Amino acid sequence: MSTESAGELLESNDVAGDVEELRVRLEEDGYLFFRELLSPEEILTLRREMLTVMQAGGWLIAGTDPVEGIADPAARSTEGDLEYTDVYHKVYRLESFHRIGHDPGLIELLEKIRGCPMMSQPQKVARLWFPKFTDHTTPVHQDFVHFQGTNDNLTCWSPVGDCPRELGGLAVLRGSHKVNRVLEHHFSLGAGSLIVHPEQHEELGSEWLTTDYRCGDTLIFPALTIHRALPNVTEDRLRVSLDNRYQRVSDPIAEHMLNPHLSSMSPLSWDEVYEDWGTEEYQYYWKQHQLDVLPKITSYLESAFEEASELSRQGDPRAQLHLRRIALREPDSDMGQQAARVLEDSPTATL
Ligand SMILES: O=C(O)CCC(=O)C(=O)O
Ligand SMILES: [Fe+2]
Repeated sequence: MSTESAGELLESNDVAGDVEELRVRLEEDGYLFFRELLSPEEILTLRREMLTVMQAGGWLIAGTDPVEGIADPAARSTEGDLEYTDVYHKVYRLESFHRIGHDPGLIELLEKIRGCPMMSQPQKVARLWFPKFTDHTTPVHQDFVHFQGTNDNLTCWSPVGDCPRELGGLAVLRGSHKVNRVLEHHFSLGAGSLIVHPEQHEELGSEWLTTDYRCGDTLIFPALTIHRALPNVTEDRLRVSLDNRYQRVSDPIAEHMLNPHLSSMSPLSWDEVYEDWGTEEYQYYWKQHQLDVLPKITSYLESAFEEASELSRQGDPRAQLHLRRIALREPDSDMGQQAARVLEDSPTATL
């Protein structure tokens, strides 16, 4: 899909009070989109806080206003790199970043849609995407393979600041949730390392939708809706966004969603996250519910690892980059050692 060929997301602000219509749209289109569902002022304050941490971490050009998000290309990294988690986990300690995931207006809307009490999952997520690093754009996927739990979980994606198309916002494949199953995912670079090929499923159509997002906008979609990010093709701007997930309080949760994001790559405990917080309101808040905890399904990532290994042996530079990241990041784990062995058996290639 080229950026130009994506259509425009349908705004639902005008029907926000009509729960039946919201449900019909969600059922029909597989998403709901709202302008300024979150307070633009609050998001802008959060933007400044997050980018100030990134500037201290060396990601922004020194001396520039952090709110502009002007990236230093020398610092570029992505999920899977230890340099990425070094700075990301500092951002992750901000109380305001977690608080926004509990926005009362957002929760109220989700509860109206689902007709029952809803909960923000503990694992909050931010994406901090460098410009012109487009091999690492989030590939086409369904969220279930990563976040699991139930198909009814709702992802809420919000840019932290204005996010015009060229900065690489999210695009959804309209109505794709109706496929009603988890499709086969394959190895890819980019967040999550898993890609689906909707063009192989005729019933899915090809109606990709996106928009020039503005500060406070939010896109909501269930776990089977196929979506992707657009490449950040700006000259020098970081793309900053949130993608949090919400579930019925009565639904089960996958065990890894109880942990801080990317803590399996670089250890980070909730006590560390909470160290500098001013209040306890959103600390360990999920413990008040008797959540049924499901073991993580690891088969999606395991088969992607096998695929990457095979591609690496065939000389595929992307697969080799992926394996090199794993080998560097976790030299002592089984997967890290296997990645190192596969690389030794692979013809040299550079990316
Ligand atoms: O922001 C991104 O690049 C990925 C976001 C995503 O896949 C999601 O919100 O589920
Ligand atoms: Fe996703």
